[in-house]
Amino acid sequence: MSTSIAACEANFDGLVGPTHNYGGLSYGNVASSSNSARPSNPKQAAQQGLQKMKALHDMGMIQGVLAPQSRPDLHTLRRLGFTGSDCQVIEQAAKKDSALLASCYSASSMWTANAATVSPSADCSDGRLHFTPANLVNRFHRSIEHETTGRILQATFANEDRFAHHQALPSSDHFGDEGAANHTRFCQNYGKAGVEFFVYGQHAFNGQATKPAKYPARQSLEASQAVARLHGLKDEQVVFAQQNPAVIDAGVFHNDVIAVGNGNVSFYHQHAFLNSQQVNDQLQQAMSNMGNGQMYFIEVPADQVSVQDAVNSYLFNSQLISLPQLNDTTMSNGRMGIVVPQECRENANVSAYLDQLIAGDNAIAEILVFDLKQSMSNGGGPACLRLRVVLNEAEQAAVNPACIINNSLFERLMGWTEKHYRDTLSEADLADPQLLIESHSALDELTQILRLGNVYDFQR
Ligand code: SUG
Repeated sequence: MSTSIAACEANFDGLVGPTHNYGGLSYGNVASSSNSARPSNPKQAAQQGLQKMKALHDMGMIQGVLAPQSRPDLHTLRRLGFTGSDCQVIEQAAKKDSALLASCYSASSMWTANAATVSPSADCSDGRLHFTPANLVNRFHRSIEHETTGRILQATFANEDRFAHHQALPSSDHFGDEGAANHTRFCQNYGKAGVEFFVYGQHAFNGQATKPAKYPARQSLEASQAVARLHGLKDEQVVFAQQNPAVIDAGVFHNDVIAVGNGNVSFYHQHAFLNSQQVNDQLQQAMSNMGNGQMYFIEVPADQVSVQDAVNSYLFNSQLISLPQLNDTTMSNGRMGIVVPQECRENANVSAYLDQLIAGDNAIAEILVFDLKQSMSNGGGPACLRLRVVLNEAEQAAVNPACIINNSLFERLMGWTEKHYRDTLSEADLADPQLLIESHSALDELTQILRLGNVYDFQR
């Protein structure tokens, strides 16, 4: 049985970039399709995200920030045949293919649950914490993120003795990988080897296997298996489960729209998985294999919260966090908080369910509600905005300290958004080369604030 050392879960939220807009780019993501071409408010989006980071910091959580990507992605536009100065590239793309320009302008790297899959060092055979950036091949505008994501992760977790950084998986639908949005780590306490739960939407090499009929399954089993191998996980600590194809077709494009877990608690919708009972048995077996004791399953019944309610409210795209003020890292009797978007309070079924949940006899004791409307309108709730990274004390000391939120960094970043961000952005604005100039100067300053070095193409 493995030993346990003090560790806690940190959240690294994506800072919303200056070009946040509603491009309608994600088929199968209901919010993205239905808000297409509405004007956005990048400043408000970034500030809503920062307020959530500050609130978690104030509660005693370790809260980090991951820099956004530089958009538009001029490198990709040039690869696709647009030439001349940067401004000419944008002008031509706007004239010839505005949909392509919108894809290259997306601020979608803000949803850092899709940045990578992360395995805590206690789980990995070489004792390091492992990151595999997600290739996000299913959506073109997201498939262009992983290279810079890798650079940002390496600049944030810059210590080869502690952190292992892999390349993204091969860019093919066979290895479609959406990162931590389809991955949950269960444990008895964060510093002890735990169970890694990978949820996939389809089999890549078995054409007979069941899969969704309408919307794409973005994650393949084979991709999840490859990540588990790369991270050096043991077979007995890994569970692979298929998402229910019917919920993907109902708008559940990532598993974190229908399930969330923390510690030894799995909180999921009745229809989340193809075979829930088998999934739960496997999770319990893996927890026992690792000497982690009992799992607690909280299944939300469809007659109280329908799949539609879940998709509209993002109840499951919540952050389930161990409340740090109790200073309890064992979680055996720990209280948890559930961080939800305000849409959960606007849906009567979901709101009633939440009240019942915290009144009940289970670990979830507190509801924390946030206004994240700007991100939500593109299908990104509280859980999408953060990458969970379990850190022991030595690893905490090895993280780039300039990326950890404290009062002064929060104030500085709020001021930085005031200085550089627009408060409205529409599709037509993407043709304006001035937006590129504004974004570059914002991000150049940001790399100094976060002490990242030259992570962007325009700085190299
Ligand atoms: O990949 N939306 C993102 C939302 C990602 C949510 N992440 C998690 N569930 N973890 C996506 O579909 C919309 C962009 C646009 O339409 O402008 C977008 O990319």
